[in-house]
Amino acid sequence: MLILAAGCAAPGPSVEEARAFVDDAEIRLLEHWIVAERAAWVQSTFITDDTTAIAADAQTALIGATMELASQAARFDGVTLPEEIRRKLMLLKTSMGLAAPEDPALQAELSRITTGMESTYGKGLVCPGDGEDCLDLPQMERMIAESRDTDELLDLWTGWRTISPPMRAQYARFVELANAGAGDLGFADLGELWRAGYDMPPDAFTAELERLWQQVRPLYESLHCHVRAELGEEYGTAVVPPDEPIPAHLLGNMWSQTWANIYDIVGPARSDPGYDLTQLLESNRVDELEMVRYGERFFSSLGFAPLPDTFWDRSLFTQPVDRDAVCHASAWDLDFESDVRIKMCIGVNGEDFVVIHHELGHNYYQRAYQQQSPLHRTSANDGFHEGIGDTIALSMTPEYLAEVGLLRRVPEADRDLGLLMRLALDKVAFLPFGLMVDQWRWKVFSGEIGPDEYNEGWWDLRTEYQGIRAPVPRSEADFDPGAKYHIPANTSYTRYFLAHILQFQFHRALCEVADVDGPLHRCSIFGSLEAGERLNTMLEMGASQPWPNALEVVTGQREMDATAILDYFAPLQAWLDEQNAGRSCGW
Ligand code: X8Z
Ligand code: ZN
Repeated sequence: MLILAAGCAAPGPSVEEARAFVDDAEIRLLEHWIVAERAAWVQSTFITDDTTAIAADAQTALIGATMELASQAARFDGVTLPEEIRRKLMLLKTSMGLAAPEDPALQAELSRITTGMESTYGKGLVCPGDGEDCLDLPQMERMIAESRDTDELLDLWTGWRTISPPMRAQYARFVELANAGAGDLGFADLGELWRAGYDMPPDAFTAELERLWQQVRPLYESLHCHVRAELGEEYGTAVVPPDEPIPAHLLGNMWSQTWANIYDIVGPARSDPGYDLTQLLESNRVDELEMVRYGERFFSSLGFAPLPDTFWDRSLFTQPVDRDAVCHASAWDLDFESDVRIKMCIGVNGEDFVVIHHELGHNYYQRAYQQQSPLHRTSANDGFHEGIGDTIALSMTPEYLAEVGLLRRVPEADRDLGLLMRLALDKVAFLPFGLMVDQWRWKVFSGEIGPDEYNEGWWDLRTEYQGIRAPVPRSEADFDPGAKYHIPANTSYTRYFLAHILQFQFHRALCEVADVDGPLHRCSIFGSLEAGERLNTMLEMGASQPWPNALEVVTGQREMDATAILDYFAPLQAWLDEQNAGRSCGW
C-alpha cells in the first residue's frame, strides 16, 4: 500500500548541502566578479560605446548568476544553519548592491542603464558659449575651489549640472528594475537591501544612523553658523543672508561636501597653521607618482609589505589626454588577490594627497583579506573600507610632514585652532552630506520621492541636513542628484558617513596603541609597528565576522561612537561657541 502520510514530507536540505551550495556559489561568483572588474576597469579608464557595452555584458552575467544563486539559496530558508553559513547566504544577496528581475532581458536592460550612466558622467563636458573651450570636471573642480568671483562660481555650479538631466529618465527606470529585483530577494526595495548589510535588522541600522547624527549635529551647526557669518562678510549679506541656508556655490566644492578650500575666508586670523599642503608639495617638487610613494611609505612604516610591481604598472595615476576616463578616484582589486590598483586623475594638491591615502587604504585592506573565502573578501561593513585610508591621513600631522622632509618648521601649539578648523571644514562639513545622499535614495527607492519630485526631494534634504540652498531656482527639468558621481554609479553613500565617524575612533585607538602622548590632532602613528599590527589584525578578518567584532579588535568598542570625533574637535567647538555668541544660528 502506498501511504502518502502527512507529517512525513521529504526531509529538507541538510546543513552539508547548504555548505556545499555556498562553497560552489563562492567559486562561481568569484569568476564573475573578476570578469566584471576587468571589463569595468577598461570601461572606466577608456570610455567608448564598445567598452561600455562590454562592461554591461559582464555585469549582466554577474547579475544573472547572483540572482540565480540567491533564489536557489531560498531553499535553505527554513533550515537551521550554523551562523557562518546563514551569514554567507545574506552576504550573497547583498554583495552586488544591486538586484534585478529574473528575466534576462530586463537584467541586460538594467546593466546597460547603470554602465551607461557611469559613462555619461565620466564623459561629462561643459562647453560654454560657442562650444569651444570645453571644461571637464577636474578643471571645474579646481576652478570652483579657487575662484572668489560669484558670477564665475555660479556658472561653474550650474554648468556642471547640465550633464545630468539626460540621466533622469534612465534613473527612474533603474529604480523600477532594481526594486523589482530586490523584491524577488525578499526586500521591500533596493534601499532595504542596502540597509541589510550591517549585521542588524535594517530598521535598527536606520536608528543607529540617527543616533550618530544627533551626536554630531551640534558641532556641524556651530561650524555652519560661523562659516555663514564669514561668507556674509566676504560676499555681503545680500548674497549670504544670516538665518538662511548658505548658497551652495560659495563653499569651494562642486557639491558643497567639503569646505577646506575656503579656509582662507573662514579660518581664524591669528591661528593660521602657517603652512599649506598644496604649497608644500609644490615647493618640494613632489609629482603625482611621488605623492603615491609617500602613501606607500606610510603603510610600509606600519609594517605592511610594499605594493606589488603590478600596482605601479597598471594603475591610472593621471588623467589620460587622448581619451575619456572616469576621473572620480577609486581603488580596485582586479583578481581579488593581489592585482590591486588605483584609478585617479591626480592633481598636485593637498586634497588629492589625502584622497591618495584614502584609495591606498582600500588597496591594503583588499590585500589583507585575500586569504578569506570569496564572500568574506570585503570589509567588516562598507564604512570600514572607506575609513582606513582616511585614518592614515589623520596622521599627516605637521610633525609627520616634518619627519618626511616636506615641512621645515612645525607650527607651535598656538596654531592648533587653525589646524582643527582646516580639518573640520573637511570632516565635520561632510557629515550631513554623507547622510543626506542616501536619505534621498532610500526615499526614491521606497517611492516616497517619485520621479516627478527627484530634484525637489533632493533640495529639501540638502537644506534640512546641510543648511544650504541652490543658488538659482531649480526645477524638475534638472536632475541635480545625477551630477554627483555615486548616483549614476549606484554606489551607496552611507558608507562615507560611517567612515567619517569610524576614522576618528580608529585614530584615537591606534594613537593609544602607538603610545603617542598629546592631543589627538598632533598624534601620528607613522612608524608604529604596533599600531600597524593591530590595524592589520582587523583588516585580515575581512567580512568573516560581524563588524562589531572587527571594531573591537582595534578600538575595544563594539559600537560606532561619535565621541571620538567630538573629542578631537572639542577645542574648536569651544572657540566656535565664542565666535557664534550673539549670532543667530540655524536656518
Ligand atoms: O568617492 C569617494 C572616494 C571613492 S573611493 C574618492 N569619496 C566620497 C566622495 O568623493 O564623494 C571619499 C569621500 C566621499
Ligand atoms: Zn573610497
